[in-house]
Amino acid sequence: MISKNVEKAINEQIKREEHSSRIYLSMASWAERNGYPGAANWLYVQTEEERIHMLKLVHYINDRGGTAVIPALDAPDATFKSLPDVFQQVLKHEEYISASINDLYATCTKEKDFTSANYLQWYITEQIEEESTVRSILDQIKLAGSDKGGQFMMDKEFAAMATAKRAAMAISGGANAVT
Ligand code: OFO
Repeated sequence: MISKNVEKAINEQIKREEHSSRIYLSMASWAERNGYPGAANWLYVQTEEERIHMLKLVHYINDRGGTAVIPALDAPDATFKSLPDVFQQVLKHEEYISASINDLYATCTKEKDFTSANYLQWYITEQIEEESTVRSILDQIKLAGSDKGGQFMMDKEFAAMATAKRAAMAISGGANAVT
């Protein structure tokens, strides 16, 4: 049985993961409308991945005898200044998510819920990868500069990254599988 404090804290993380999914959906739609099909593809896949993160927590609370709460959400921003602006916001958001997972982990250890703390290790590791991927995307966007050829190559790179991410998600029993 999960404690009420841990249940409440994980439910808050469910809301954050679902909100992440909506934020990236809005960014994907903006990129699709503004001539960045590869970046849009990557962001659409990211949307799905965040939804999987949310679902894993829903199943986890219910499996431990708690009640997962499906939250109401505010609408995400729909306008962005530029592609670098989008990815600066993605990085800022992922850093916020990493901090929130650390807080959640601290709540679990304070409550001596080592089972939940152990489960959250997956999210801690995932955040290292998420932040590092976005930092490297920002570096690549910078290198591509405003030159049309560079931007074209960058968008192709995004498309390849999206395909690789989708394939990793599809692997049954892979890191992102919902268990
Ligand atoms: Fe991108 O973060 Fe979920 O966990």
